[in-house]
Amino acid sequence: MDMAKFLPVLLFLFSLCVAVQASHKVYTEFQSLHSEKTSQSIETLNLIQRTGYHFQPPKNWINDPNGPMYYNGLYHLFYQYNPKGAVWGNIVWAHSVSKDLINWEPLEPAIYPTDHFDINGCWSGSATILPGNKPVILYTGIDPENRQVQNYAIPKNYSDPYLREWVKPKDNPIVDPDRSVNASAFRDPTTAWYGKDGLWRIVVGSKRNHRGIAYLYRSRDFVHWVKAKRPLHSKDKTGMWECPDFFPVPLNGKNGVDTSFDGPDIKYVLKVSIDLTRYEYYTVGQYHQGIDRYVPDNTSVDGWSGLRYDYGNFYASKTFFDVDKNRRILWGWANESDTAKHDVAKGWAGIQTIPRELWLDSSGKQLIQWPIEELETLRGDKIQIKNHKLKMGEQIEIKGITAIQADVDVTFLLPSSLDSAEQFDPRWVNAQDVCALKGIKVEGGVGPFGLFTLASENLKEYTPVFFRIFKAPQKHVVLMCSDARSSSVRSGLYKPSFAGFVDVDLTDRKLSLRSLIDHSVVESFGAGGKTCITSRVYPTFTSLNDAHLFAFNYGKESITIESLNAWSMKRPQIN
Ligand code: DQQ
Repeated sequence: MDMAKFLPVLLFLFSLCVAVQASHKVYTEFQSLHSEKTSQSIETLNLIQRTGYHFQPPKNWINDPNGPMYYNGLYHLFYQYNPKGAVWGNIVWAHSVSKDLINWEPLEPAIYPTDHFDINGCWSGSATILPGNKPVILYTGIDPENRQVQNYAIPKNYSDPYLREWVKPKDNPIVDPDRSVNASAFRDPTTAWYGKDGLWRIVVGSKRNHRGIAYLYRSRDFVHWVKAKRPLHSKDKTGMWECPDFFPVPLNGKNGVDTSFDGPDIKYVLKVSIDLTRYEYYTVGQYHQGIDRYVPDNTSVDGWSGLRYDYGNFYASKTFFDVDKNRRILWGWANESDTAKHDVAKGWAGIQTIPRELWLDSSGKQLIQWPIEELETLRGDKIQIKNHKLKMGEQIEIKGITAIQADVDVTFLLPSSLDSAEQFDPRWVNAQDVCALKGIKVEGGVGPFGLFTLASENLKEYTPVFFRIFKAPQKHVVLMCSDARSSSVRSGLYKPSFAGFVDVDLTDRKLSLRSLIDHSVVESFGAGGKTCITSRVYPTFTSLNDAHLFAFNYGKESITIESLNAWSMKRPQIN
């Protein structure tokens, strides 16, 4: 489909959708909602739906991860937070610290409205560690005229290991929207990188008409910033670019490099959070330092049909370089798919996904994401299945673990011939539409096979995460779905059939799936992290033991579980 041609229609449809899709809701004003009566008691809702090992504060609304960094032995996570309620509003930078990215200690909010340059809000931004090991935060402030300006904040006391207090110098704002910039669409400064010419650079997200823009600014002293004549990158018909992220990735291996790294054998990644769809798109490309322009490779589609970090409920993400373990780590926000009224009744909304290590695939064409290794410290009781053949229509229960709070990693072995795979229709450009069309119920050749997560015993409620394999003229097409349509008998929830295609070589006949299941979230990683999908789901269980986990195969061909490892997950100390 030619997206450009249909853009006006899409924009209109989308404007209708934001009103009804809980996961993609955009609040421009503070929402003062009263809680409603719910069919389940608040205690039950919290017991069943509040996550066990994902990052959440004890109560209230959270959204974007902000300024993640590693400093003197501690990881810092700041995040958008409403101290007064479970809906978006009154936004401050809440702050937590951790030694292992899994157990978190809460601190007082680090940045909150105090001055003319941020009196109407302290929105998203990033941290940069300046020479001499001096962290600085850049963030968007909303000024009295509701203009978006960029500010900086520095630690009050560098010797406080927790960096509890942050000072906002009086020379803020340090970047004002000039007359060519849309002052109500100018936000979310990136981590800065340093050029050979002795200048720091940042990018700020914006739009002009329907063109998404990553404006580039340069500075010698981090305080005086000058806008470059040309943006780092822009793309027509993509709308507002929120939370841009721009960083180098080595061509080989899993290690990350510092954002200012300057050396051979690297590519760059530009990620933008597209406000119109509330998904995150990225390209892999070249950064031409001399002219300060980023050019996506011709193997990387730039725009709506490009690659996404995650094909589900994942937005406003940010990476940072972990100098301690030489890796780049990705944090993302998973909004609720519940109604705002239920959020208010529960008293909380929003989680951060499990931090993911991210690196360039050996093809150089896409990223790989994988949950950080520290997560494995939470693994408890374990179940293992080896070489189990799943015949057509078969499902087996994975018993012996807490299915409501689990980590499951399975490798499926495909039949030796894929001849009976269904025919792929070249008009199917949108994976989510194919998932909605086929689901698990339409009989397939090879697939659907996968997991039924957060399932009730009788499968009245379940979230299937699965693959279907199709035949196309040159290759096989692998579809991965995380389908929330049967996740809950409750109405009024956002229950999308999230899906993405998986660019994977099937010559070894193996296809792996890992799902992190945690009460109301299922984060899934297909083919070792090539395609990721996060779903928020709300089964109406009344006790923790109501949750079950199954592996299934509803395709004509038998599929073998080559190995399946599943663990109960323990609850870390979170805030
Ligand atoms: N959330 C922040 C903005 C950002 C948006 C406000 C993305 O800075 O553009 O809470 O979710």
